Amino acid sequence: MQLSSLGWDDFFASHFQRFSADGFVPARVALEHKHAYELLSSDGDFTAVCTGRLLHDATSRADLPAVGDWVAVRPHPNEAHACPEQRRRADIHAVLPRRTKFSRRAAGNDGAEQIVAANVDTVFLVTALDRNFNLRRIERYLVVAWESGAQPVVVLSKADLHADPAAARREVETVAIGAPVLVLSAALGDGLEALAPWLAPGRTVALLGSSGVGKSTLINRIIGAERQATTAIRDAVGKGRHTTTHRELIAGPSGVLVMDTPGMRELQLWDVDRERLAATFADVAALTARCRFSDCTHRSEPGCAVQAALDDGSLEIDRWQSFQKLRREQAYAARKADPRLERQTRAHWRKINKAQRTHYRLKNRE
Ligand SMILES: Nc1nc2c(ncn2[C@@H]2O[C@H](COP(=O)(O)OP(=O)(O)OP(=O)(O)O)[C@@H](O)[C@H]2O)c(=O)[nH]1
Ligand SMILES: [Mg+2]
Ligand SMILES: [Zn+2]
Repeated sequence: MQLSSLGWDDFFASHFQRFSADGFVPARVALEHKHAYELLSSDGDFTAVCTGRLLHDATSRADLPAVGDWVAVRPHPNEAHACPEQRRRADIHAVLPRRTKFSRRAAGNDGAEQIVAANVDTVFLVTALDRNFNLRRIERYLVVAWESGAQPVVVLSKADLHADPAAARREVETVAIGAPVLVLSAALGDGLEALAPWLAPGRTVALLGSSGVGKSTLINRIIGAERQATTAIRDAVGKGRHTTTHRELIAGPSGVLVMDTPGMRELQLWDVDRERLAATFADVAALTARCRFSDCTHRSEPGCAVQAALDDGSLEIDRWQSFQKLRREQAYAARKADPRLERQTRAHWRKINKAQRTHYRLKNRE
């Protein structure tokens, strides 16, 4: 297989230069086991482990290989008696810089960054048009997707289960600013042709979304084979809710690389910057910019454009609340990453509380 059909390009080639002289080979992480990785390369597949040095030098989990990463490996010398179907082995010496990374805070309370997927060009944010359909979840996925650097595409799946998919699509378009919204049914094969622009050779597409929305079913459609297991949700009861249990990068016949992922239960924001959040909520950001006071808290100030828009119905209360919630979460993550900011925030709130106390004292005198 050609390197370019695995997503290799000048960006990775330039970072690999210092390794090529030493006889390292570039390979891409397709699958992560507990202590080993399966890799794709122009030289065939490998099963590989990190060298002790790479493990030792890593300051966090985010420094170790993740699915989608390009790595510099040294293949083991061919074992003379290895049976032919046995995968060749290799050692991973380095992880090349990521062009995009999809990360989240790990479950549990250490809050460490976890790389969900690396070097993804396009993220299909899959939501089923069934009773779990939820605009707020889509907003949330979009913020994280923009943050990753990949282009988000909202995919509304199971169109066959919805009475009016076109209306659902229009509704989603009001919150998916800057992201195309596609409607399809993987079961019936309807609407799949609209995916074509993102399935070009050497492009990497990751499918993300809750369990049971049809990610693996869609991947099987895209690669034209029943490769990924799929289960109706009711059949999965007792076996655990997730059918797909690990992330995996799969090379499709068109030369596209698709990444299947387990349904996400927890999708907390990691280090999303304010601008990125503002981009996802460009309509809300435009409103807050029009408030009379630049430090408007949008609660009861005169000349507040947000309150005005809520009053006349041009801004949905749900969208406003969703924005505020994500803002709080973003601010929390940012503070956690930066103690200086934490102190500033405390000082800021002290000021606000003091101002409020003064405000109420004056009011009580009236
Ligand atoms: N009606 C309908 N059912 C679908 C469609 N696509 C998938 N399904 C069904 O939805 C169920 C779940 O599909 P999966 O592809 O396993 O879902 P998944 O997103 O991969 O789920 P996890 O692997 O658990 O994250 C299966 O029973 C599929 O047959 C569709 O377009 N229409
Ligand atoms: Mg699946
Ligand atoms: Zn305001």
